[in-house]
Amino acid sequence: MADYVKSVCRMCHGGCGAIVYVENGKAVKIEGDSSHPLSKGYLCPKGLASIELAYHPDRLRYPLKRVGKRGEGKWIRVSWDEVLEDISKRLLEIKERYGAESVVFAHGTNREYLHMVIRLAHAFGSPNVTSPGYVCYYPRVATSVITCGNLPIADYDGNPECIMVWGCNPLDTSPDEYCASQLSRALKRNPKLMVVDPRETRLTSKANFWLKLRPGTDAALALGMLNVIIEKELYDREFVEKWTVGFDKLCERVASFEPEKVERITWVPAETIEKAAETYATTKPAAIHWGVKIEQNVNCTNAIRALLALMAITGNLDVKGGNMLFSPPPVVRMTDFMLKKNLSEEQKRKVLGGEHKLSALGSTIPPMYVVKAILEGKPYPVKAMLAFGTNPLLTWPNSKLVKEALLKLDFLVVVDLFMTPTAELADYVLPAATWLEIDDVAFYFFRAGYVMARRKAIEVEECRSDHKIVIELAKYLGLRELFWDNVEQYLDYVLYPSGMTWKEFAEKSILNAPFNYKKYEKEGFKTPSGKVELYSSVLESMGFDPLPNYVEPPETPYSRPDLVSEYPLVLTTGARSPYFFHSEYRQLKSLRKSQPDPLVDINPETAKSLGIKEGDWVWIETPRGRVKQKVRFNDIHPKVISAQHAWWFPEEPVDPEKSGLHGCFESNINVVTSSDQPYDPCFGAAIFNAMLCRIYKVEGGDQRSSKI
Ligand SMILES: Nc1nc2c(c(=O)[nH]1)N[C@H]1C(S)=C(S)[C@@H](COP(=O)(O)OP(=O)(O)OC[C@H]3O[C@@H](n4cnc5c(=O)[nH]c(N)nc54)[C@H](O)[C@@H]3O)O[C@H]1N2
Ligand SMILES: Nc1nc2c(c(=O)[nH]1)N[C@H]1C(S)=C(S)[C@@H](COP(=O)(O)OP(=O)(O)OC[C@H]3O[C@@H](n4cnc5c(=O)[nH]c(N)nc54)[C@H](O)[C@@H]3O)O[C@H]1N2
Ligand code: SF4
Ligand SMILES: [Mo]
Repeated sequence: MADYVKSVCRMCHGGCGAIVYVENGKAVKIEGDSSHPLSKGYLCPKGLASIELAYHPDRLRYPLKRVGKRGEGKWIRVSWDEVLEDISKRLLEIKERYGAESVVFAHGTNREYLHMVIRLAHAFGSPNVTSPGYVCYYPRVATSVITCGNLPIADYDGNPECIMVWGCNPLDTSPDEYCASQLSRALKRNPKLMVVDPRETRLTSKANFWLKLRPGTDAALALGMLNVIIEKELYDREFVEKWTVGFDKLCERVASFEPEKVERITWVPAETIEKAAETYATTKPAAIHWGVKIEQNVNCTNAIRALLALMAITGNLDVKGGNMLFSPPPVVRMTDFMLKKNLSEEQKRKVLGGEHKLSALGSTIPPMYVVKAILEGKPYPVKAMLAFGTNPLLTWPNSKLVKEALLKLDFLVVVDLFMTPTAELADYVLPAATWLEIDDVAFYFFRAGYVMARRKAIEVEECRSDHKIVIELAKYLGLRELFWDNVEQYLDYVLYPSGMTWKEFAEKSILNAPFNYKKYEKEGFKTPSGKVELYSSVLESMGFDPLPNYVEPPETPYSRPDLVSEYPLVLTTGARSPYFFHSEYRQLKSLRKSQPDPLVDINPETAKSLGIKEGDWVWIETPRGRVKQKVRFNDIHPKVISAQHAWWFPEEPVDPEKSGLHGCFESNINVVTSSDQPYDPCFGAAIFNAMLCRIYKVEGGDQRSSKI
């Protein structure tokens, strides 16, 4: 008879409760856990494919050492002891010769072991950890912390009467600390719904207001809404007087963002801006659910700050049904794992891209600086990289330059589930465990007040959890005293503030913080002034603009009118497919069947004017190059197209003759994004959603069809 294990899915950032049925040591079935407080039984198609992932024939099952040239695809199996010894020897040699800073540690998106990777880097003596944190989520967290003390989260259980979904597509992405089913449940109560998105999604047809903005102009739109709310005196006067600083200065700043001007910038009609702003300000309580698209350009900090100001001046912060500031559950925080104290002042100062002070503060540096240091030796050479669960050839901007950089490294180690295009360039590839194979404290809902137990259900050959890999590597590097003997000891440490051991927590499976509204009335906001800092003292002290603003990104119809005749369309990238997680799962038949090819969303009228039909393969070309994707019709703004990101084709071979790496440059949109300055000043965000492009049909033999 099948046994079962109650666990927490991590096929995306994770968090949905899952019951895994196990028979003779094998996982046989997975279903949603209806007792989970947030997902309540929901599992998406990716979650349902977890078992297929764990047992996929292409999975890495033991450590591999490269024997041919980089990218030739020749590997031999080695033992864990041999591999860890070799890696530590090479790293210590490089440290001795070029300094610890010449070794960069990389991790992928919001992995639950990322704090271990940061700890390892700091223990080793390197200040350089790179991750998607420069364009994803961390800017929202850090900017919120300095503005109002914590990250505001839509309080769906508090029944918002108005929900404004902004640059986010939660039903397909369950992003950050949300599960899709929370929004679905909230919508059943029929609140007013506003969607700020250039593209049609499953939400836009349900929306009272759909603001189809020009990508990259979110900050201007939010400033325009602030302008309307302030001009019409629709803000919460009492809250503003008692609990904010800098309102006068904010008023001065937004005064010039009148709806007519904002219409010219954003392409959203002035009247719609006014009506949407009025509705948001007068329907109480109102919650904003923001997404990653507000972060992926030079206005990253501006957009976040302007949206925080909207929540604050309308009195929607930390109130029932508004944007809550949840208390943390009683566990050691991820940030407490950083070992910055282990770094000398001199080492800290060497951090790459340190001018983006807020990223540097959070120990995440923009990868463009890593690429530059490898290729140009500036400000010093980077010689080695350890990459845990990230696929830079697909996910960093300017993929071809990333490849050049990775090829130039003296030493590259990749820890992954599969032989990805990035892994193909490594010296060693280590097999990581999937979520079904590990015990862990799942941090996904931390900022919503919860941690959950992820419990090991199965084992797959020699695969190891990243936690274990870090702990064991630390021993070889002579850093044992800064780590733990084993993963269970580490888990006990994480949990010690709760008074529970891992074993006890695994039984209980969930831990949550006390829950109170309007905590500021007793304790103030956790900022330097104790109030919401509309004018930020922290940004001012760092030399940044203390007020939100809008700057025109460098490659738009307005900043580069000279390009418009050749590149007439605006390109945004990376809107998520419900079936994949960035570059992941293209191997899984059940998911790939649902979406075999990379898709670019185009307005049918635009397509018609270019002689393009739905299903055609088109070249998407920017001044930097071109890639091909398949056309899907969408009621997207006619001047905008939206291309998916991170596409490669595991079924395609490694072909050293043609420098082919599983087709990773055919449809990968980061071939055409830019890694050049300007970036967002505070975080170093690169631009993924505001470029100019043209599209045209792929002719003849250049069409591709999926072989999976
Ligand atoms: N299925 C799946 N789920 C995922 C992921 C995945 O790869 N696949 N990735 C995870 C990660 S790391 C992240 S960061 C989140 C991201 O998830 P979300 O925050 O939901 O972001 P996206 O899906 O990138 O984009 C959301 C919407 O923004 C629109 N958009 C595009 N450009 C702009 C713009 O400039 N402004 C505005 N306002 N809207 C714009 C797109 O059309 C899209 O509908 O999802 C997480 N969850
Ligand atoms: N053009 C464009 N580029 C983008 C974006 C965009 O919208 N547009 N979005 C950006 C954003 S928001 C993000 S977050 C990044 C994501 O960037 P990455 O984090 O680099 O994305 P993934 O493709 O998810 O890479 C994760 C890798 O880890 C492996 N993996 C999965 N689970 C584990 C595990 O438990 N352990 C280990 N060791 N490996 C594992 C997977 O097989 C995969 O190869 O991409 C960014 N890049
Ligand atoms: S939304 Fe994410 S956590 Fe939930 S089932 Fe899907 S992949 Fe798993
Ligand atoms: Mo992300």
